[in-house]
Amino acid sequence: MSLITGITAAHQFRKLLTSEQLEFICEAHNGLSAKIVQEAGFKGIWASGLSISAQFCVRDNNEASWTQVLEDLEFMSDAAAIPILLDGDTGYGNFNNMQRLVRKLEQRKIAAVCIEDKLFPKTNSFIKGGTQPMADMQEFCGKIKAGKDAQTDPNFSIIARVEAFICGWGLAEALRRAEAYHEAGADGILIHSALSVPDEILAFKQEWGSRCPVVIVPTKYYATPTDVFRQQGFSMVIWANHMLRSSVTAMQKTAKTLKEQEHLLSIEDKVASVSEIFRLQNAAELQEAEDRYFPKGAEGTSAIVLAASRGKELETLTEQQPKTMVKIQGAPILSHIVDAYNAVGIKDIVVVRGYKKEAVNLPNLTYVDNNDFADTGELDSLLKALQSRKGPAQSTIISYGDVLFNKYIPQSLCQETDDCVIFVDSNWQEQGGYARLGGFAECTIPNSRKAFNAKIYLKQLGATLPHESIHGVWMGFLKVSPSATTLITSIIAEILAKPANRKAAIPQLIQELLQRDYPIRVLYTAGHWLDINSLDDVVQAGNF
Ligand code: SPV
Ligand code: MG
Repeated sequence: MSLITGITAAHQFRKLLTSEQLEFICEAHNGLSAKIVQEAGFKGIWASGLSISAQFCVRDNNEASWTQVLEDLEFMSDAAAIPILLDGDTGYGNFNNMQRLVRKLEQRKIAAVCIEDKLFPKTNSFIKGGTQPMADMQEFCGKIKAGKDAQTDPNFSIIARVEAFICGWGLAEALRRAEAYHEAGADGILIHSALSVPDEILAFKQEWGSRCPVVIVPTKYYATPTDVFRQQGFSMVIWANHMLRSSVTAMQKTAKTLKEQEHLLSIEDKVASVSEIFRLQNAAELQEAEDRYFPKGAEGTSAIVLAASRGKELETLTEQQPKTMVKIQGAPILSHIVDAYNAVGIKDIVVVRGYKKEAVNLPNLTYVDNNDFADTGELDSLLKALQSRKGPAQSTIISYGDVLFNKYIPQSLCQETDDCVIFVDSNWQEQGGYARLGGFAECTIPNSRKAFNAKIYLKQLGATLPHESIHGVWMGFLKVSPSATTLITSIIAEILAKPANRKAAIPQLIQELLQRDYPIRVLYTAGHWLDINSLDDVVQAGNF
């Protein structure tokens, strides 16, 4: 079924063939040219044997096998919704091959086929036409009948192409054959001529009258005004090879210029843009499908790592560098964090530096400096990072420069579609029974068998919660969608507008979101992370 009209391609073509007015169809030879022909407004396509063989750079002598033609047609049929008339040469064999061809064409939603009364392997009509032998008329009639018997869609059309003029037999033979093919069941006659004037086809039409639709290919008599064809009552004009020929001219010109100039400058504005190619390929549809079907990955997600504070509790280890640069297993904490983000495809990482900022110098990171680190807090650093970013808001994972984690954490955060997602460790008692990052969490469901596959949301977050309400500790991760990124940027600015909030931390932001009834999705885990808060932790992290 065609998406355009709701009727089959074969039916669309039949309506064109039998319409009262002169109709035009245009050659195409692959999916791209088929789409271009359709976009130009044509109501049908001529799948030209000359053009299809030429785009493979083989001769129009059945050098391309019929299945190779079929394969090409499949791309054309997929790319365009308008009906396709295949130039089926001589039917690629006898009546039996013709039957199989019709079945295979119908399977590919090809609307119609035209066969010519010459011998396999055929030769193009414009190459020594006068010397070409014609098919036995009765045998050709059998082929038409066999094709008509093979079709399952009653609207599939078979056009019989009469080559009597091409082969030098004249009007009487042309009419005799046309009559026989019409009798055999052909839905239309294509009368071909290699003259530069339309005399032969006009003479034919004069005698033939309107016994059945007549199709012409004015490649050689191109100077004839189209109104002549209209007035004489022809049904259909085929512009038979002009997509191929125009592309050849364009390609030759481009190749020559490039070879001579060794430069793209004089080419760029004269060729289709890459985005035009993407449009023709319908890249947008794939993009949409990916959004629908692909699990959300880390693509398009960036990370902000808050690493401005010293980490005084690590004593001499942080005299010359901030905590994030303290080495664990031979590499700075920050480098482990970057590795975990990178491992899930997050490359865009902003690190907020403050204390001993020059010591934070790992490559491939974007640095934002909070020079007021001593007098400000996490939200101040976070706002600086958020405001440093250009372009549209992105999904963002916010985490701390002293929290080590397994790549499972950012991976899981990225997979969730909620606007705001945090991680809660339900194994909080093992964590020492207190929330070092400043947040005990109460959620809609505790981490239990019931929580499996359930969507769990945060109810409250606080440094002190009644023991029975505590479902875990907030682990220091916050993922925000592009819209939530915009929202939190403005909320943080509001919070920081109050001088008393200069040192505000992320839990305060989360509490503010809860107060606004903004849903905060919770992912539970047990372990997979470690915050470094003491020399002991440094030692323990050696085994993380
Ligand atoms: C074709 O386009 O392949 C045709 C028309 O058969 S012509 O080349 O004019 O014979
Ligand atoms: Mg042909």
